[in-house]
Amino acid sequence: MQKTLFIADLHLIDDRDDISQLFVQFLQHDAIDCDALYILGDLFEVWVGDDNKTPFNQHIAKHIKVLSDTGVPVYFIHGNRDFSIGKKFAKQSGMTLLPESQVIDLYGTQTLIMHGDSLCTLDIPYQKFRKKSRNKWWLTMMLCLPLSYRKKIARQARERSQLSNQGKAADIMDVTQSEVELQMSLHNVQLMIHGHTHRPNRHLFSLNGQQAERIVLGDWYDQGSILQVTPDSISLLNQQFSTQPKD
Ligand SMILES: [Mn+2]
Repeated sequence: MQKTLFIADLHLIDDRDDISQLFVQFLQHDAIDCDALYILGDLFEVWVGDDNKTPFNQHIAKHIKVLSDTGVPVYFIHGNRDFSIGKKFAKQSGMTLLPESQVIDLYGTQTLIMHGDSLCTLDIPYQKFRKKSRNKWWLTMMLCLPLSYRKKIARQARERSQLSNQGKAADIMDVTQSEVELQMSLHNVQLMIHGHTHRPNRHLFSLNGQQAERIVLGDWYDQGSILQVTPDSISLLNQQFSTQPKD
């Protein structure tokens, strides 16, 4: 069957074996015969640099590489958690790094894909951080810091983000519809696919007098979430973990 798969927000981390096991199973079974796999950001819960070669990161890279070596193209767009994934890790895992937004031809439909964090324009403090962290020089400078120091900064940033997200109004954490429409119009598409908000859904609306759709991928905290597109169907699928999550 001709199919293209999209996933995002797996938030892989070494103390969640259930998520990484399901991901490996997905790579070995579901993705093995697809036309392309797109990973739209936040594959990892945290990324401090390609030089942080933990056994866990190497394990994940190896399994993505096995898929890509069979001839399945694997594309990656950075998320807000793993924006520092670089060329080394991409090469090691056989992934092609894409820019932060990209128009692809999805069986004849021009489709805009991205992580989705740039669409949450009402989250001003985050957008300020995003602007800074996506600057090439800032990132280069950060990656020059000792690995142990980067790990410490990442740990502190995660704690801060967990605290501040608790206090944010729900609509500030979601995308801004006017920004969605602006980006779709600028890229001349009627279909957009993104992750980030952890609100899997298909939103239909009118754009420039035509029907448009925005598909949101789900996160993998409680189950696997996969978007499967074939030449004549679109399905958001869930997969259950085979092992129980650890407390
Ligand atoms: Mn995200």
